[in-house]
Amino acid sequence: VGRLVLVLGDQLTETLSALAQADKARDTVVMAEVADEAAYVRHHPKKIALIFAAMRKFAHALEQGGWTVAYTQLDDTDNAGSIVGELLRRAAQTGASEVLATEPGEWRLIDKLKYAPLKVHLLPDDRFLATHAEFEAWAEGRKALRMEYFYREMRRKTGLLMEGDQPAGGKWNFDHDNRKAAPEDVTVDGPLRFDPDATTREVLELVQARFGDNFGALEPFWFATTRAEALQALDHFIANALPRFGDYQDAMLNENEFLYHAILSPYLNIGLLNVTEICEAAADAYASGHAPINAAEGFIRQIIGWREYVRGIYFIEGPDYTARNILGHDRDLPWFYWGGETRMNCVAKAVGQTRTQAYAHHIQRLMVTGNFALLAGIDPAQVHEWYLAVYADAFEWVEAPNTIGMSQFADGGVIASKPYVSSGAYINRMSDHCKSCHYSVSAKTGDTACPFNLLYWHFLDRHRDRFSNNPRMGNMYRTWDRMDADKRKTVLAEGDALLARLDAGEVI
Ligand code: FAD
Ligand code: DLZ
Ligand code: SF4
Repeated sequence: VGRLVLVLGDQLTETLSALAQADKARDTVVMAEVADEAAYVRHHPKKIALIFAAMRKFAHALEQGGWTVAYTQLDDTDNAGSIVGELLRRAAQTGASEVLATEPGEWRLIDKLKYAPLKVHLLPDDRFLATHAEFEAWAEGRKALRMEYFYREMRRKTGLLMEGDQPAGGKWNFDHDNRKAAPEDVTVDGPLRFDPDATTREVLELVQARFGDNFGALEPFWFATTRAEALQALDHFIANALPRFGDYQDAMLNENEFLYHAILSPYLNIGLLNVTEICEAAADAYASGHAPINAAEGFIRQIIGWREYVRGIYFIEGPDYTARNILGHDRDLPWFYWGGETRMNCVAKAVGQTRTQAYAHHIQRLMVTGNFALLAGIDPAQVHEWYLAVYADAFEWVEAPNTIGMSQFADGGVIASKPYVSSGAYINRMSDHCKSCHYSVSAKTGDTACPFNLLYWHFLDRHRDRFSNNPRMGNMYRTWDRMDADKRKTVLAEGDALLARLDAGEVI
């Protein structure tokens, strides 16, 4: 009897380790749209549609390639409702007792497979550059696990942007050049969009019927859902946006949701694209003179540096990582994260496009919605659930370290050497949001004071014991301490009042 070969919704890669180990002539590929996976958080409808449409097309491609695929649609009457349930059902049908599976990107599902009443062979997910063992070896004995040093190892390992043993352009990191304020005009019209075909339209109907009440707009739906389309989206990015990616990486504009970002993470994370082809395309663009070094290096660092590094952290930190809350934050997530009204223009814009696109770029996630949650003392578990639900690219191995660690400092500094907090001044420098905001970014106190200004000092003051000795935060505390004592009192009292209004559900 053959075995079962599990392919999850974010494992849509023909060279997946489970497929590579399987026997096309005897084994059965199992793919299933199941309620458990579709509902462990209230995923954005666009995210569910992307995954289901891409799953259906991938299953079809496998069949064309000669595989036997047992595919379950969400509304099939005998759908068992969970991945393990589906494996058991297919085992009973085929007589198989063994399962080949590539390690899932979430502890929850790893555990379910480990304890399933079937013989499950969990194979390493080799779609990443660094294996668990390599990351552990790198982390071993280090006091601090800083991304930059790990990244250099990955540059050496891949040879990307290397000239012999030296980094191209003479420096490892060109981040210093990548903080330009928003440009007047943006010369690219965002990512390549695709019209839904018949398969996608069927999925859209299903998702509308079953998940139409979840936060997020299902239509217009324009994501790539096949590898061929994702490759076109990659070409489009390299040709049109990459050259200015570095310069405007941190910028935000009222009227532009994408600027020069790639919008490739949804495709990369579900397996339609691979790390090497994306990074080689960027390195080739540099080698041919099409893109400058700060763009190519900055882009490649996000992928072979940050992306690989956060995955390593997720797996060495263990299953309790998402429950960490070192700062003891316990406020409920405000309603405006789910589309409720807010007068903070930057937040309204970030949440608004999250609702329409299931996408916001890194600085919106980190320095607007993440920054506000941290300043306001929101329970990090609720913040984590929100990020896991609302973005098309959100899978726990990548989302949790970015949220719990980088953004909310709830892990006590495993990832970030200091909390990513800022007042409104940073947002004002990087965007045009403040010009059309109800609040005044230059007001430090009073009715129109930008909430980020008030809460910034409030945060520093209430966490003084933890952060005042942090060498990277000394300046902030010195500025605060130099402020007139009455002014400090007013700021803290107004911060308290703002948080009380937030708790009372008032519009802020
Ligand atoms: P670009 O800005 O064009 O970057 C290129 C690629 O680099 C991305 O496609 C992505 O694969 C990779 N990348 C960039 N930054 C990171 C990072 N910090 N961690 C991992 N990969 C990175 N990214 C996810 O893929 N899934 C998530 O669930 C996710 N949650 C996040 C939550 C928070 C609170 C924060 C601050 C960041 C999160 N990120 C997440 C990282 C980052 O914001 C997204 O990868 C990026 O916005 C994706 O859009 P893009 O393809 O246009 O990226
Ligand atoms: C995110 C997701 C959703 C919404 N639905 C499914 C599904 O029905 N079937 C499936 O195999 N995978 C789905 N996924 C992706 C899984 O949740 C993902 O594989 C795990 O969270 C591990 O990263
Ligand atoms: Fe955001 Fe404050 Fe600027 Fe308004 S003034 S957009 S709240 S940073």
